[in-house]
Amino acid sequence: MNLSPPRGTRDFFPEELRYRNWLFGHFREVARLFAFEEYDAPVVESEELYTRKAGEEIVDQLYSFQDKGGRKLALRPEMTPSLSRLVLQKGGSLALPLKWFSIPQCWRYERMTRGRRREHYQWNIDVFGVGEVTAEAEILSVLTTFFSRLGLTPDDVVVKISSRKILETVLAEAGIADDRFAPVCVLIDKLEKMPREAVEAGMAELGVAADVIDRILQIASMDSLDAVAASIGEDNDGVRELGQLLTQAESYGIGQWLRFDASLVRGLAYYTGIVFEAADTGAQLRAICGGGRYDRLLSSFGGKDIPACGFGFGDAVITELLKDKGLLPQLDQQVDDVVFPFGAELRQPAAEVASRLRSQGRSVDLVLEDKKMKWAFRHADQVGASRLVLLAPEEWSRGLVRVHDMATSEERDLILADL
Ligand code: 4JH
Repeated sequence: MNLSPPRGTRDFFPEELRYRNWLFGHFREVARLFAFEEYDAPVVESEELYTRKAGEEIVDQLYSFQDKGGRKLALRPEMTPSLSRLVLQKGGSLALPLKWFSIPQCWRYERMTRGRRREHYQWNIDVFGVGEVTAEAEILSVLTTFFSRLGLTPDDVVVKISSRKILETVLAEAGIADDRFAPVCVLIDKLEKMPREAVEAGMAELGVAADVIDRILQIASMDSLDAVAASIGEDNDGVRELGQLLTQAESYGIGQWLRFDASLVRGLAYYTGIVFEAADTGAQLRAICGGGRYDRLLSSFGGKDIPACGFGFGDAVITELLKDKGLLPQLDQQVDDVVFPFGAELRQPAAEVASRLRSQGRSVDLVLEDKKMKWAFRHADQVGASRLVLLAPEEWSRGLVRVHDMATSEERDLILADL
């Protein structure tokens, strides 16, 4: 039998899970600071939750299959559709606005797998029910608070922001139908990974003329919000909202993390307004996270729209970055006491001592086999124990245990009550 996990998936040995739990602990703690509540949903969903037709990579790579009942299912590639399903399920009974977070494992299936991962964990932060950019300001503050906690600064990470309403205006002025908006955004997002000719061919297929493509690329190359405003007009929702967002970001004290980037669109079909992503300032890695506003997703599922925005933050790129910056902590196993019976006749008393310590909340590793003293010391060192508690015949007969402090090597004989 092949003992490797399936292609593109990972096992988490204790040492790796220790790191994952550390990262998730920061996700959860930052979410708590901002009063977001945790939710979850099944990793398997109906395929129809994801079959959008805008040419997104995430849909091309859907990990889909039929179950034994012939139902078309998929492993979730992202959390936003599940979250939307949950919100729709409750109809009008949910108190809005809601601020929810999750840390789902998400899946993709590529036929061409150049050693790429097929699963990751993605911290999701979402706000439903707020149509104003106060929601974006809040979730960007969640994001930068997280970076700061890990020791990252604006020298390490930049959060690029833009708005799809700029592109929407350009398309509307060119007389291009609304239903082309999402597929055009998805194509523009591919400019970095695909030759320009291929993007132009795709645009032509969508009925977008060459001069409109030129105009889009011209605006995408602008280096300031003022330049974009001058080009498409100050009286534009996208320009106005970006201005408001940058102003509010100053109140949060997070302005130094943000940079307007006219070329940013993001690759998900459902974004409708502000979009953002975080990148390493060295531009060595893929995006650390991405997000934006999606005010019309619920109606695409047949429901009544609720304004919403959020971000997804994968576990892979941040881990690479923290490694590069030397910000990954050394995480060792942590045990309070190793309890060691010296001789078979002290096993039952040792179990009693261990239970007593555990009932005080201490983490206790009871030695379960006959071992030599030397082994016990080495073991206590290996598991990171603070104390080695020794039960020896002579001391035990006087009601004493020998406590060895692993840090100082200091030894004392204590009665159980003082342990
Ligand atoms: C994605 C989606 C599911 C799994 C992986 C990556 Br790995 C795209 N962000």
